[in-house]
Formats: sequence, C-alpha cells, structure tokens
Amino acid sequence: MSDPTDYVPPKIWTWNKANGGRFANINRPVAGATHEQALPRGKHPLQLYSLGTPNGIKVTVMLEELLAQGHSGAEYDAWLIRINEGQQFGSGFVAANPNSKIPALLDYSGGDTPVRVFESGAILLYLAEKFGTLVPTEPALRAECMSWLFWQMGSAPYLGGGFGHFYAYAPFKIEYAIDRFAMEVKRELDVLNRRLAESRFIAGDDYTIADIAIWPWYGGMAKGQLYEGGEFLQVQEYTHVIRWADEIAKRPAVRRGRMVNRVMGPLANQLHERHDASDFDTQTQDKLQAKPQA
Ligand SMILES: N[C@@H](CCC(=O)N[C@@H](CS)C(=O)NCC(=O)O)C(=O)O
Repeated sequence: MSDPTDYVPPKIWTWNKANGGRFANINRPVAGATHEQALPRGKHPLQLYSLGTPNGIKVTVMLEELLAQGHSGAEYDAWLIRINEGQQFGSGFVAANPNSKIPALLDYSGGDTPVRVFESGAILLYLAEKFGTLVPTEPALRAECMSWLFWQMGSAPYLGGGFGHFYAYAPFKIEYAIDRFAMEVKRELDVLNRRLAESRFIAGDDYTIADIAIWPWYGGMAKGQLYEGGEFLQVQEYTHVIRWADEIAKRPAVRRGRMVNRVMGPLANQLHERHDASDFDTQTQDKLQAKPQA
C-alpha cells in the first residue's frame, strides 16, 4: 500500500485484499453467501442472530426492556454470530440479512415461515410496534422519536466507520481522515448535548427506542468507552449526554441486554448465548469456564 500522500487512484479500482486494516480479512466488495451454514433455531418465536457490539446491544436491550414490562411474547433465543470468523456470510445468515451484518431477527410467531427483520433501527421499530410500547403514538411525539431514531442510523457510521476506523483500526494514521471524522463526531455529540440539556430523554419525557438506539454508540462514546478516543475528543464536555448515559446504564434491562452475545471484557459480563432468563445467573463465561470439564 502506498503512502497516503503519494496515492493516485488508478483508472479502475481493484480489490487489494492485503490492505492491512483491522477487519480487512472480513471485508469484501461483493455480497452473498460464502458457504452453506444453516442458522440454529431455539424454542422461542423470536430468534436473534447477533454480537454484543453497539448495533447488537440495541436489540438485546430492547428485548430485555420488553420482558421487564411483562411482555412474555418477547422471550427470545440469542445466538452468537462471530463476524471476525465470517459467520455473517453463511447461507442461513444471508437469508436472514442479505446485507451480512448483525443484528438479524427472525420472528416465527406466525408459523414456520419467519418474518425476517434486519437493520437495528428496523428491528427496534418492528418490536416496538409488535408490542405497542417504547414508541409514542401521539403524532408529534412519534415524529420526534422517529427523527432521532433515523438520525442515529444515519449518524453512527461517521462515529464507527469514520472516526473509529481511522483513529483506532486503520493500518496508519491519516490526519485528514481523523480530522474530518473527529470534527463530525464532536458536532454530533454537541447535537445530542443540546437536545439533552432541554429534555430528560431523547424524544421527550419518556424513554423510547430513540434512546435505545443512540445510547450504545453516543452514550458509550461520551463515557470514553469506544476506540480509546475519550481524551482525544474531550468527551467530558458533553455533560448532558453523560447525565443521560448514566441514567440509562442503571436500568436493569440495559445491564442485562449489554451482556448478551458479548465476547469481550470481564467473563462475568459475557453471556454468549441467551435462551432463558435464568441464563444470566448460570451461563455467563466465568461460570461456564469454572465448571469441571466432562
Ligand atoms: N446499519 C446496520 C449496521 C450493522 C453493522 O454494521 N454490523 C456490524 C457489526 S456492529 C457487522 O455485522 N459487521 C460485519 C461485516 O461488516 O462484515 C445496523 O444498524 O444494523
């Protein structure tokens, strides 16, 4: 790969597999399955195929919030998709999400031909409408909630794919790229900070799917938990975002949801698969690894 300042794009782009960036081994310029691999199916109508990244956490938090509200129909099986091993390119996963990215949801509550839902924002909205909660029904409030939900879906790629990629994952540091995305992420944090200076939650007085969508990305960034970029972006300036992020982090459903499909951090916080509410007490990695091998 050439020095960034020497690079002149060729007439036709070609795929250079060895570009060196983190995750380069899973990036491809084509869609579709690379191998046959059926998805497992558990006992509940809702089957989630995911990983405990900010996009994955949105859905497990939502499902745990629904269960906490008493919606027993939201019981779910959460299966781990290891994206660093290319499991998102298995035929079963691609049938659930042709875009090959976690999270993907299959809803079998109507029978053996499931409803497939992909894109975390679409999954949040699907579940909110299915259970009639966490999204306002009054038109003005609903519009506000939808606006912030879609804001998140459009904005987070600047945070993850832009700032996070060039600050933490690219094979070398490119000042132009880091400047561009640092500026945009700080602007986004300021957008949220101003909103949260006037409102307890993102869409108003009530906690909604807009909070659930935004919290794992911008709450995580404001708390300095993403890309080790907190000091660089001086995130402590966003005091209203931090106040909001701290309030959400205390919710029991959020604490549970962020453990599901998690493969990093303390073993006691990693619940690789979730099939039952009791799994939080018995199936975390610290407990599984402490069990004597058969
Ligand atoms: N817009 C999508 C983004 C999903 C996404 O980027 N997922 C990442 C993990 S956080 C992924 O599966 N990456 C695998 C890949 O790019 O091959 C959503 O919100 O669901």
